[in-house]
Amino acid sequence: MRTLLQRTIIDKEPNLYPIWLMRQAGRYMPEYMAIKKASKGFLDMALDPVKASDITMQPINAFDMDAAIIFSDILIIPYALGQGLDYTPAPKLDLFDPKIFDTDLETFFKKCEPVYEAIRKTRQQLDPSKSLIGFVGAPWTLYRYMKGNNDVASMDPFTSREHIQSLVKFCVEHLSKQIEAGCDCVQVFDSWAGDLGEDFIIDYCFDPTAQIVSEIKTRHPDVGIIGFPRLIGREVKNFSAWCDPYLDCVSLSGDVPVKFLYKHLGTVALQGGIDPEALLGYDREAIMNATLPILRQMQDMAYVVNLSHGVIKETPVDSVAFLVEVIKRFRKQSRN
Ligand code: 1CP
Repeated sequence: MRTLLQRTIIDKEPNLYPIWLMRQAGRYMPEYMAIKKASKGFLDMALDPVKASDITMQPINAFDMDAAIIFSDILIIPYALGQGLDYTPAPKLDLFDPKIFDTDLETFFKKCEPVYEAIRKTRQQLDPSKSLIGFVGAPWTLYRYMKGNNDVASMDPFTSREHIQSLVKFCVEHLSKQIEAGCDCVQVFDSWAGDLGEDFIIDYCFDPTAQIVSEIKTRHPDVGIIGFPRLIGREVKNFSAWCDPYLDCVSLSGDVPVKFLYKHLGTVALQGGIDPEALLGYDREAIMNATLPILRQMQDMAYVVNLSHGVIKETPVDSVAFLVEVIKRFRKQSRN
């Protein structure tokens, strides 16, 4: 059985409007803070399959989202490669050593095993009509954190391309294991793609992402794949062309008018674009104003409701509940 999210992004069925939010599990939820308070830091939660699975289910139980995203982090890949990681609370990685790319897959999988176990546990609890989303950080975003350097122009181009290529391999393997454990959709987060100027965007964003997406689609044709090249403006057209026909959906960061998307992104489903700041301060009118025009513009397209970036930690729980209510009412009317 296909979920609403799969029907929208793989089958391109319009007007279903499934909803989930990036960072839907997190610090704005009192249930999350309760588990956090009883834990010894972020890794103690993310690498405990019971806690990670319970946190993943919190926004499903509280808001009846259409998809759960596994509670983990993009930095689990460098961690599993042996780069020391601490959250204090912002993530802090130890000094980068390129030897970590020689890590064998067995060692890598062993360190990621709690994530796969959390996915299996979540799939058992989650209604089969709902998607379970797995994810990785895209190679450039991971590399930026691993090197502690956001300036691609200052990096040796041959060495950094080699490292990006190693990350492609580990991203593919980590996504595949998440799928085998029970994820039916995956998202590739390139949160810092906007730092890459036009000289670098092909080599560091489009090409590595396209390699990941084509390999995953070939191995797992029934899994939906979402790309999130954040803040790259109209380059989103070239991104989706590079990943065609393997990528199912592009997640939007609100920096490109919907009119342009209509014209140029015909073959992929679209996701997101709602301003997360509209959820601050619990203002029902602001939430509707930030949402309804996008829903109307996306009418008759395959569109997944989401934000242009993660839920902000000061967001009132009532705002998220109201957003879901607006979507569900809109969806009912648009089907009549
Ligand atoms: O309690 C806390 O303080 C922990 C905060 C936190 C959370 C809730 C971190 C540390 N990671 C996460 C979970 C997380 N991270 C998820 C879980 C699923 C969900 O969405 O509900 C996901 C998908 C991520 C992905 C992630 N981590 C990204 C990509 C998405 C994005 O926000 O752009 C990035 C860049 C990270 C790195 C990271 N991890 C944590 C923080 C605070 C950050 C951002 C650091 C920075 O701003 O550079």
